[in-house]
Parts: sequence; C-alpha cells; structure tokens
Amino acid sequence: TRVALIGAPTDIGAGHRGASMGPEALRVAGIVQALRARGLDVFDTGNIGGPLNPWLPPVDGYRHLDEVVAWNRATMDAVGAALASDRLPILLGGDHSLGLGSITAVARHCRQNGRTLRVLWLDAHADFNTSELTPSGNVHGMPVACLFGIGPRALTHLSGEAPMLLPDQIRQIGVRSVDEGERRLVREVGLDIYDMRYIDEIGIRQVMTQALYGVDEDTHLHVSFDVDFLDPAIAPGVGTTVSGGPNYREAQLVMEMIADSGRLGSLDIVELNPAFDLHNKTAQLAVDLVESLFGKSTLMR
Ligand code: DIR
Ligand code: MN
Ligand code: MN
Ligand code: MN
Repeated sequence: TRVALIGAPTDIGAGHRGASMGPEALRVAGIVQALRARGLDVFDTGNIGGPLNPWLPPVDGYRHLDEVVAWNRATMDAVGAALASDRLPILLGGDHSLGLGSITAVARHCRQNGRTLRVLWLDAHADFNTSELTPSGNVHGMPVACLFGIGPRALTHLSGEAPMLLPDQIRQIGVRSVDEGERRLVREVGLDIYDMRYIDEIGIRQVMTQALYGVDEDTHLHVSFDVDFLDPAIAPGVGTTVSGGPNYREAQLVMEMIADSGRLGSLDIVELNPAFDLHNKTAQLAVDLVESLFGKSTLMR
C-alpha cells in the first residue's frame, strides 16, 4: 500500500490551544518509521498551511468560522490529491473540525469511483452540534452534523454539493459525552451510535463486528480517530478528556479488527494535544495503535 501523510497543524476548531502541535508529535513518535516497518510505501507530504488562531469568542454560534473554512478547504484539497494519486491519506491533525474536509474529499472520491463509503468515527463525543445547540461555539464539536448537511453553507457545501454523508454510512464508537441539545438532534436523525454503555454491555468485539457488518470488497473504510476516544488514563494528551473510555486492549482490538477487514482506505488522527502530555506518550500510543491498524500482530509477521 502507498500512504500519504498530511500534516494539518491547527487548533482552529478546538477549545484549547495545542492540537496544532499534533503533526510534529506524531512524527517525533516515529509514525513514518512505524508505517515503513509495516512494509508500506510512505510519502510524508509535509504540512498544509492556513490562518493562525486568533483565539476569539464565538460569533453567531461559531468560533473562527472563516479560518475553519480555510483549513478545511486546504485539508479537502490535500486529501483529495492523495486519493487521486492512489495513496491512502493519513491526516495528522489538527483538531477534529478537519474531519469535515477530509471526509468530504473521501466521499467525493468514493462517488467518482463507485465505492461504498463506511466511516468509523472513534470519539468520546458525537460531534453533532449546530450553532444553536453548541455550548462552546467550537467547530470541532460540529463536523458530523456538517457532513450531513446541517450547518453553515460554507462548511456543508465545501465541495459544492451536500450532504456528503448519509446516516447509514457512519458508525460512532466510544461516545460518552453528548450535549443536551445535541442529544435531541442525534435521536432525531437516527445515528448509529455505539456508546460506552453499549460497549460495556456487549463488549468491544461484538461492537466492532456490528460496526463492520456489510463491509465488502467494494467498501472504502474511513477511520476518523479522535484521540479522546481513548481512556484518559492511557491517553492524557488531548484537550477534552472524558473518563470511561476504551482501555489499551480494547483499543488494540478495535484497530486489529479494522485491519482484518482489509478495507481501510483513509485515516484521520486528530485532537492529539502535546501541551497536555508528558514525554509525548499519547503520540507514541497513537503510533502503536496505527501499527495495529495496518496489520501488526503478535504472532503473524
Ligand atoms: C463539546 C465538545 N461537545 C462541544 N466536543 C468535542 O464543544 O461541542 N469534540 N470535544 O471532540
Ligand atoms: Mn471529535
Ligand atoms: Mn472528541
Ligand atoms: Mn502496535
């Protein structure tokens, strides 16, 4: 497999500064070497650019909307270019607002190539807020709604068309923090959310079997990995930790079962915030998990 790394050094949609250091933290943790050791042809395209974070309060329910649009355009273009040159894009975020640009490019690519898209959204949050519902104005809490065509036109129509995703194309896994108004909208739209209670009750293996059900040789699997998916005990390096997440073994099994599907087509690693970390431990964990995502296992090769 040919892979393209795309760094997006911004925290423009987040509520804390520091996710802008995510791309370099992942490089320092050895993501390029780890992927090459998996036998992959890795091209690090470097970092995309965009406006600095002005750190202003929300306007009409959005913080930094113009800047978020600019970063998402750049992300969409870079991810689209990687896909067009037949490389599996790995977006090194950056905050999760960029999941919008990334998945917009992936969805367009799938439409053009007649592939079925399945998105696995690994996250403590549902990221389904709108300007009316959001408690923060931070756009990293809104990308899933925007992908469904709910949000400001500049974001929902990033590629010119909308919606980019339908509810049956996404599975959200690990959710344990949903805001009051967001909860209503999630139920209204009928999202398939595997929250932590469901994971507790049936186990991560059964959850992943369900999340991957129907994935076949025509499926492009996109994994949007918000590092706050993981339990803060193992992954403190994020701005919005929520206790009660998947532990190390559960996270490994998630990645291994995705690898076993053989359909991984694109990946976001977002919300990694080295400012909250010690000795870059969360980036190292992310790289460890990415190795498993690309097929590393104890007894096989
Ligand atoms: C919260 C936090 N739901 C918000 N969202 C986060 O501000 O909309 N998403 N942290 O990853
Ligand atoms: Mn998120
Ligand atoms: Mn999150
Ligand atoms: Mn590993």
